Amino acid sequence: MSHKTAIITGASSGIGKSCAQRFASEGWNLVLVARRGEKLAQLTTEIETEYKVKVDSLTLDVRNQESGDDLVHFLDKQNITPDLLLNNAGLAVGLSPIQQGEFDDWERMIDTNIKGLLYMSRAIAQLFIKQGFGHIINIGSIAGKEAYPNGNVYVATKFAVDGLTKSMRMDLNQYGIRVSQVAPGAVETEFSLVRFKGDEARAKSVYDGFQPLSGADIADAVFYVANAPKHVNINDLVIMPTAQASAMLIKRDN
Ligand code: NDP
Ligand code: 8X3
Repeated sequence: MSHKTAIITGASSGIGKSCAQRFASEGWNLVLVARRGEKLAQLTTEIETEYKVKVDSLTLDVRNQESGDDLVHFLDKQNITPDLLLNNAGLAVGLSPIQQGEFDDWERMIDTNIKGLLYMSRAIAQLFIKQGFGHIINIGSIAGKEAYPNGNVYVATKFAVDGLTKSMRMDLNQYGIRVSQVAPGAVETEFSLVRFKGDEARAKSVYDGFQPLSGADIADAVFYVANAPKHVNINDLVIMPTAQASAMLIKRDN
């Protein structure tokens, strides 16, 4: 059986971790990327034991401009030919009106969600062009389709992902490289804990009274996008919990 290989950024938690498990369960080899090396090491052992695929991991901060080249160098050294880059690493930090925004929160979101995605995409797109094949899937958000109050900078970063996905698809069209986006609504992960800076009660309350999506729900969709026949590109998938009709409209039981 010939194994395909997926690079997954933000694989230490949430959607990225679920994607790693899902792709491995279908026989894909993996290159896992995140900052928390101990979490990647644990996940690597779990996946290799359970699914008998090859898992490499690289502790890396996508905000560093050189991280794209570091990743390519790592792939070259390990003799890995990747089929897919899943640009998933991302975060929201804070939820406040524009006039009260924290500069540091803004920098973290812009540097991770936009610049990090750019650094990874530039380096891997060059490799895909050289190889003659490849697929980039970006994790956007409902926040990249609709603005909501206090979302300002996070919303802007996800609108940027939406625009970049479209534009990158045009840039890479002549090389036969597919570019897709998966844009989820509310998914219960570490996302809200990060957004609310460790406030567990506030993070939990985001999902009160309705069934949010799980990382596994998004992994299903990402796997579907990645496995479409070669002549098929799924440009964009927006996925919401049934209880969520728009960024702000959620039917809660309580
Ligand atoms: P999690 O917080 O559970 O996971 C985020 C992942 O991103 C972690 O693995 C984290 O790893 C990684 N990450 C963050 N910053 C960096 C960095 N600088 N360099 C490398 N890795 C980084 O949240 P989710 O799984 O929910 O988020 C994944 C993606 O999904 C994000 O892009 C998010 O915007 C998007 N999304 C989430 C939704 C939700 O409701 N949860 C809805 C729509 C989109 P580490 O800390 O180890 O570096
Ligand atoms: C995460 C979903 O609605 O909190 O992208 O922005 S939302």
